[in-house]
Amino acid sequence: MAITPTEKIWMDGELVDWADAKIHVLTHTLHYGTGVFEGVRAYATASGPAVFRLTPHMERLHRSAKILMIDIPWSVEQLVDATKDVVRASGLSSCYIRPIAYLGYGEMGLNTLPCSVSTAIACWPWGAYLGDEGMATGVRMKISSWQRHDPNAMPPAAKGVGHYVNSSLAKIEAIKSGYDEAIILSPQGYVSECTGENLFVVRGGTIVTPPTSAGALEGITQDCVRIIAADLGIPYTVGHVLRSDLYTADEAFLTGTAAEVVPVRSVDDREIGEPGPISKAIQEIYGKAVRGQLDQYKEWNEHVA
Ligand code: PPE
Repeated sequence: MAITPTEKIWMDGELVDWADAKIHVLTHTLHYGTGVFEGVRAYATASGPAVFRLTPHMERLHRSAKILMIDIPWSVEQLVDATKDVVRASGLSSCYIRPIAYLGYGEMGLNTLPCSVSTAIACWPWGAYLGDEGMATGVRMKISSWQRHDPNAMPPAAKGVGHYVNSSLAKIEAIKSGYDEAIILSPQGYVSECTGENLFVVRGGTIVTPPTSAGALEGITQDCVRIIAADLGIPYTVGHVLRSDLYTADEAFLTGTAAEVVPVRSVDDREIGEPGPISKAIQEIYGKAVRGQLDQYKEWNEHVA
């Protein structure tokens, strides 16, 4: 999905012009994937742009960095303020936001401990990640031949830059095979998640989502689903999901900041069907919550102004 340039990018404490936000070709992270990032969205609300659950995203960035022993020289509060500055400078009412902490120029080799840490935050307009049609009628999924990394090889709890080679392999395989998105299994054969989204199945009226021990990221949208489901009185559990559970699900949907809430229409050509009532209810409530239209979730809208 193409990027449309905006005004400014925050780099190490300064707002620099979009075209000047450059780094050296010998930047450590470019060579070894040694960095951590986030994906955040800002939405138009009645009281101006608001970044959705910005603080939890920056807290997760810090947790990812801790796992990789990257010492981000900015606090969560400073990164929250910097993000609001970038969004304000863009003049956009809604956008996608990409914070990244990376190891800079000056050191090479696999000992990352002496490396300098740089931090940047950019934003740009981004539409429906899996397409407007996918949002409305559901996406076609394929179980990937690629496995999620073992937690002792690449900890899935860290949103590490290099980790996403695994997701890209699965994504291009799914696209080349004529599907919208991939589902990735853990090395033990349990359903993990999608390339950039958490996955949920609805069976017998209960929402089930795989645990972190199956390689799922602790999603912030996933956490919204947990809270919305509780408020709707829908049972919600974290537990192992088998590929056959997907084939026979009453409903399935996926969630992520970029993707939002997207119904699943089929898995490996086994039809799940039109978006079901639980998927539709969660999608609708999430869509209103991000736009500040629901009083009970207003603390999720972190206003820019
Ligand atoms: N799993 C993975 C692997 C993942 O990358 C994401 C977010 C999620 C689950 C959902 O997490 P959350 O956004 O907190 O609900 N993926 C981000 C990057 C996507 C991309 O393609 O780049 C995102 O959605 O912004």
